[in-house]
Amino acid sequence: MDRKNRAVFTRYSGNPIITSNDLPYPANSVFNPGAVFFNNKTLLLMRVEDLRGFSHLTKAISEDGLTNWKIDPHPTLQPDPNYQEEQFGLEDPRIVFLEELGKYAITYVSFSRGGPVVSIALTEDFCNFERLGCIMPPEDKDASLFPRKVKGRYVLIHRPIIRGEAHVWISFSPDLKYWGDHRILIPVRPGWWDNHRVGLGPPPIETSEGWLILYHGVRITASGSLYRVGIVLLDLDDPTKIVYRSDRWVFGPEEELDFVGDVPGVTFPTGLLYDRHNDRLIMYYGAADKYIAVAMTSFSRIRDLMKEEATQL
Ligand code: BMA
Repeated sequence: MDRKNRAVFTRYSGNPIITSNDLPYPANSVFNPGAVFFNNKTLLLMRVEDLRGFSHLTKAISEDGLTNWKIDPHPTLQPDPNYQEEQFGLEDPRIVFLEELGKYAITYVSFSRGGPVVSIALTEDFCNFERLGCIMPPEDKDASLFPRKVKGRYVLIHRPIIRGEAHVWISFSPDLKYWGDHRILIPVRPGWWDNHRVGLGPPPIETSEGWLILYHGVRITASGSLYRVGIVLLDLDDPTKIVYRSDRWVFGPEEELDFVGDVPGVTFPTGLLYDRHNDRLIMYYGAADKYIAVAMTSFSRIRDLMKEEATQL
């Protein structure tokens, strides 16, 4: 393979790492997990779809982030009947450790007759959760906080659908409750692989070159949608500024796993862990809305890609 087409991510040979058969109770699928380092282990908060078609979140913990997952015997975070927006379930969590609060913040999609909305819950132990409720009106999904305030404000990336258009937006808040200064951050690109819809993947990761963002881009084909992954870097001090956006997708459905689930052609990353010491980025993604799988890269590989794309022009 020539250098320009060199893969950015390498799939783990033991994929899928978790399927519904690994759960201690019956379920249809397990996918789109939030991921975080917790007590020197890897913790996933997985989206589990039950046999009625409603989703809840269940945690799994592993020493090496790949094998021997200890999965909670019961759902870890279930829809709460006191929150009407959760009536149809909880989906697609993203987790950050919020420096200012010393707590983990989970942004997830609450689904109900009113449509999907973005909600936040805080936790210190992934056993007890404090709900902050729904923070964005419908239809909104694919949200994560930044792991720290930027210039004194909390920052949220999310994906509302406005007039049928699905671009990635950024918003700011003094207190996690009231949000403003909303603006489009990553628009769809007419004609490109990400022309139909874009949405945030995992939470932003701070690097020397900017905030590293993975996003999914959707193209509709004659046989359904293809969900692929692109890279964006945002300015560290002003995350409304895009420093780099990859021309090409860096990951996408290729293996049988990505085509044989409930929704064929979907690779949907929602967790990204950075082992800074070894420059190792570990991406957790849902494959075909059915399984959890892993792929790895490094930040130096992403730097190479930026150089490759710059010299292509
Ligand atoms: C999106 C979300 C994801 C899902 C994806 C592909 O809209 O609902 O949960 O993985 O579609 O079906």
